[in-house]
Amino acid sequence: MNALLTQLRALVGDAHVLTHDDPATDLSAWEQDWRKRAHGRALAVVRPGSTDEVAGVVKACVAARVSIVPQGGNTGMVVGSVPDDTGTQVVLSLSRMKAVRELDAANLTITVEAGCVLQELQETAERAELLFPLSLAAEGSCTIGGNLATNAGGTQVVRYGNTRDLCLGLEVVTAQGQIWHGLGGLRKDNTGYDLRNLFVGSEGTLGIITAATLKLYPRPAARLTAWTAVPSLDAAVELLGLAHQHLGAGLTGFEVMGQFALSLVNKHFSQLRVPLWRDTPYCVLLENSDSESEAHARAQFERLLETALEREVLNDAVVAENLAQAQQLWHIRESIPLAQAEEGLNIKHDISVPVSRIPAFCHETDALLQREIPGVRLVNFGHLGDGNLHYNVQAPEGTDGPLFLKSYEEKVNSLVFDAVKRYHGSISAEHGIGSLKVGKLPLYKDPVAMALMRQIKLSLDPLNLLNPGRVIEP
Ligand code: FAD
Ligand code: 2HG
Ligand code: ZN
Repeated sequence: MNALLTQLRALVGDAHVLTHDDPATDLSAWEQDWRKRAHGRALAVVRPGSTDEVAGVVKACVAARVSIVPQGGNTGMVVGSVPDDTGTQVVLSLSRMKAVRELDAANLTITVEAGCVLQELQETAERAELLFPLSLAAEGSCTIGGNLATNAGGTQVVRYGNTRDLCLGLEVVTAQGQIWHGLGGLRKDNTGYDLRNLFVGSEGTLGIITAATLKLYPRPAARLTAWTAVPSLDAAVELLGLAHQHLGAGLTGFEVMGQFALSLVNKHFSQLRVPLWRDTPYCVLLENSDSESEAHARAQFERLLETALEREVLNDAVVAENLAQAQQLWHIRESIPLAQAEEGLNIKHDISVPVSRIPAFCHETDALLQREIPGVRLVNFGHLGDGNLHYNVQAPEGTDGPLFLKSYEEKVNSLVFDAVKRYHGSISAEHGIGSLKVGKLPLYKDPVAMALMRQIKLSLDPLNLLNPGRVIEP
């Protein structure tokens, strides 16, 4: 191993190979996942500064048969970006590779390196009076490489799609250390198999993404946000239908938040002043982006909300008066994961089912869980516009979190995922599989799809050195 470390230092510089040998270096930030579900031990954290250096690191690791865990902002939800506890894996951090290589305003594209933090990418687009629409609460620390590797979703998918839909080209270092030069701003290219879409969503198991060309959009003239109280999930789904009808492509956000999820924000971040949550089972946050004017957006919104009130699909609504108020409302929504983390360890389910079936799914599964674990608390919220719920399960009040997970995680997961299957849904809508769901995937995914995925993994990474144990067991 020492020979490998010497080689890595020669490749990327001493300062960019961090090991436990130096007692002054604390590697926990790279070894511990955001949810605190796993704490591994790395052989080294290596931070290359260019694509050629990434290729060199991969070749050296392959020669030494050492496996590699690619890492961006380490905000992933499924334990995919931290090493195992053997002390034999190299964490390959892309954090130094964050350059914006090109912004082509006429082509509405931007090419950035994988370590570029999402918020910096959004701000670069904004300075050019354009929009990069991917948006999620971790945007201050997650990287575009991680977003692509997990095919992240977030809060604007209902209009702009997920990261996959925003990607036009990739540069990738393969498991053999070759560089695939697949960047480019083409919206049409039917020259064989779609390699780009193979790497997007592969969670570091097929190749290392070093740069990407992404779509930009014109900035809307106005963005309006409304916070509404709805009497039921059925009403929320009806409101979604009305919002599609009234706002068309202007509907850029549609988030649902259950009462208990909001009570946690109220409890842990009381300064945020959550509106309308006390007397309603669910609140819905809507966003209308308008290419014409704020007045036009407001008039459209008012018509929508009046119709919804008349049909009794909403009880009350607040429309943000200005940008600051809108940001406050979004901040409340985006604080739910943090509030839930404050409450203690929990079991997350990032699921999707057809929107039309979400109410029935929740009625049935809520009742099942309550029957099996009396007092269990459901933190239900998410991207209802995409049929994606964060159907999270918190221990009954006063119960020890780790003990609850130990006793119930397996049972709760099976119960929820079996229900998802009955409703023709997916056990991972946007967070990915990582190592947390790797054992579950074969139980819920089509066996032919699993076999094809195994063949792809085997042919691209025959030595199983790229993020082993994630997504798929060969
Ligand atoms: P990491 O966590 O570092 O890595 C994630 C995975 O990608 C790992 O498997 C890793 O090996 C791989 N990877 C990272 N970089 C590369 C690369 N360059 N090449 C190949 N593989 C790579 N996700 C959503 O989809 N929607 C949300 O709304 C959302 N909200 C979140 C809110 C909070 C508060 C937090 C903490 C997380 C949230 N997430 C969300 C999850 C997470 O932020 C996203 O999945 C994000 O895309 C991960 O980016 P990252 O740079 O942190 O990747
Ligand atoms: C969100 O939508 C994220 O806020 C995190 O995807 C979801 O904490 C969660 O379960
Ligand atoms: Zn989400």
